[in-house]
Amino acid sequence: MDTTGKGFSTRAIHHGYDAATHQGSLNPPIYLTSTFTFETAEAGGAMFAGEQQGHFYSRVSNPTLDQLEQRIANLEGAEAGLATASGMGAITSVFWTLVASGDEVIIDKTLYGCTFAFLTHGLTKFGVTVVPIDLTNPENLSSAISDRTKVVYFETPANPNNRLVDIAAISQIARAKGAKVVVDNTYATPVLTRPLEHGADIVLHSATKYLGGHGDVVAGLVAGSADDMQQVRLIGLKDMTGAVMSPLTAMLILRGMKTLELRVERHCQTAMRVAEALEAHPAVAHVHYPGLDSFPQRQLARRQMSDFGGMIPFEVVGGKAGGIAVMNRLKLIQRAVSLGDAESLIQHPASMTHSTYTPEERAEHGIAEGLVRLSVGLETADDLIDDLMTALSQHNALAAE
Ligand code: 4LM
Repeated sequence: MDTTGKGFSTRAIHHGYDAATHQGSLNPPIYLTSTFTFETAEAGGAMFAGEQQGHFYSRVSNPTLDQLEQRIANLEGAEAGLATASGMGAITSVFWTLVASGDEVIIDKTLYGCTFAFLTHGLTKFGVTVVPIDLTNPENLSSAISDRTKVVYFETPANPNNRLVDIAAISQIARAKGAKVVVDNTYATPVLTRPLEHGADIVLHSATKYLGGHGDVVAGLVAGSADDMQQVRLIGLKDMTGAVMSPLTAMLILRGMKTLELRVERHCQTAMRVAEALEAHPAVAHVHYPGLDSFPQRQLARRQMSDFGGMIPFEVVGGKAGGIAVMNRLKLIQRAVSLGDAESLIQHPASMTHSTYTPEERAEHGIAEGLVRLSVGLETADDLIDDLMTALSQHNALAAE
């Protein structure tokens, strides 16, 4: 179907699919196959040589994944997309493609814990220099970038503290030096921010989160130029990680993406109310939510995001012990890592998702030991606020004793 000029949800539901070419099937068929037959041996050889188009092995391409890849490319405003087995599969496939021994990578200080571990402990074992800097100030990039810098990498908003990075400012500096800008857009989703429109080269996702949206699948997606995606497919994904998405997973992500805009709108509305309620409570020391007037980067948030997302990191009076005690008193909000699901989830980054940082690194990288991270789900807002207020009031009473 031609979706040119259509709105986000129309494209998320229809782009790249024509039921008439699939016996009228409303949903794309799932091609549950590892391999594809060749008409002739010569035709197979021509596909391997890249002289003839077509699917020949599902580690390289598959029609169900192709459908999903077209859709994420469309929603991110990219030429092409690529599906991977997980968010980490997306990240590692991109890096193994773009860098070689002797190259340098500049990363923001605040990243998801396993991304930070892969970059600082994994890539460095292979002769790549990885330099963490504070990219919230683009001038720091101007000082740190060199002719050896091949990739500049960041999340915005960043996991776990919602720090924002100015994609346009960073991209301008990086491009002038010939480095590629890779943005993890898991938190914002293409509903709120489309990094390629701000000058980034590659955007990637843990599709496990908002894109899937139902906590039933682990998946990753990448989007960028056709040339970059071809390289990542044939080098990083096919040969170096093998982190290939299953066609069943692709179907679940396609299904989740149909309601992405609807869900993200509700996540944002509820999160704004929850953030305000938390900020007003005396047992809460700090709420880091881009929609609040107290958020230091609120100007950038308004410029770069169309709304402020569903993630609320906050600090309770009493630091780590206070945060953990409040988490343990919640009845509706579930204690679990991951995010972007219908269920509200809460976790403690210092002991969970960001335990891959040393305590010294967390202190230096702005990840407070007492921070708890709430992923606001799709439950009724009043019920979530009740659950939090009850847990916090008990905290107040205990603190007063
Ligand atoms: C979590 N996050 O934070 P897979 N990029 C970002 C992420 O938050 C994650 C990944 C990549 C969490 C998982 C336990 C910004 C994951 C990695 O888990 O490999 O799909 O994505 O709670």
